[in-house]
Amino acid sequence: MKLATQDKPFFPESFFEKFTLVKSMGFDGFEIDGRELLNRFDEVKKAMADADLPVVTVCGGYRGWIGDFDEEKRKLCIKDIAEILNRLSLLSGKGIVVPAAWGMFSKRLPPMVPPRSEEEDRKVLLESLDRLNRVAESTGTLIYLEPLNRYEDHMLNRLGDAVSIIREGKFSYVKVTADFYHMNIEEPRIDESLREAKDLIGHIHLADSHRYEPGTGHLDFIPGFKALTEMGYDGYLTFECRVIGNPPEEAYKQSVRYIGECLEKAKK
Ligand code: LER
Ligand code: MN
Repeated sequence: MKLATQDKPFFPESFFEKFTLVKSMGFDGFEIDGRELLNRFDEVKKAMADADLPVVTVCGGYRGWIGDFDEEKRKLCIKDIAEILNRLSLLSGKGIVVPAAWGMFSKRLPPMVPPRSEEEDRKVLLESLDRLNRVAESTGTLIYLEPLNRYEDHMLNRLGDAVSIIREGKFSYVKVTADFYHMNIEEPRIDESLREAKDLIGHIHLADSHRYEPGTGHLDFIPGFKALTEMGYDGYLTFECRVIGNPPEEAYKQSVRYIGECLEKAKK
């Protein structure tokens, strides 16, 4: 398993300096914002080569959601993701992390009742994923469908929700992103849920129980890492977290060491 990180406010602004620092911290790859990839493509491409660090995945940076209530925004979303995947493929990137929606609606917060039925939600998601599955196939990339916790999305909350929709649509180019922060809220047992979804696990997001850097909260990563090791997961574990430790650069390095130790313990 390899480590990657998303961008951080304490990283330098230039992509060459960013990637150089990320590499020196022990990361093997970078997860980029889609807008940054499009707007600064030439700089990103050169920085990748000069710093010898790959951009492996994209998260965010497009308009709307694949499960957007607003049809115009949903279409924009598919268009933007297609453009991002076209560019990502030129860098030999792997794929894009895509939730059904983020922050659009929660059934656990007022007004509690969404404007669309569950059947309609599913139909819309199947339609969007069908289109993106084709884009992913033609660009040699993947869609990493991501369940979010109940307060951030009302459509896909558990790994099994994502697996079920991928199976129904027979989408060969759609896999699952398993995010430890969301799993800590939604899955009864993270290791068991990972094992059940094992054929479709394509990407991992890492954060501790409180969404800060791993090692500063109360999540036990080892059972989940054991499951990933046993199933032969050889993709990236990508840090997606805020940083609570100080100074942040030292805290982040400490967190990389902590995850390394957890991975070692998971092998035993
Ligand atoms: C948001 O909480 C999240 O986990 C992101 O990966 C959204 O795609
Ligand atoms: Mn995530």
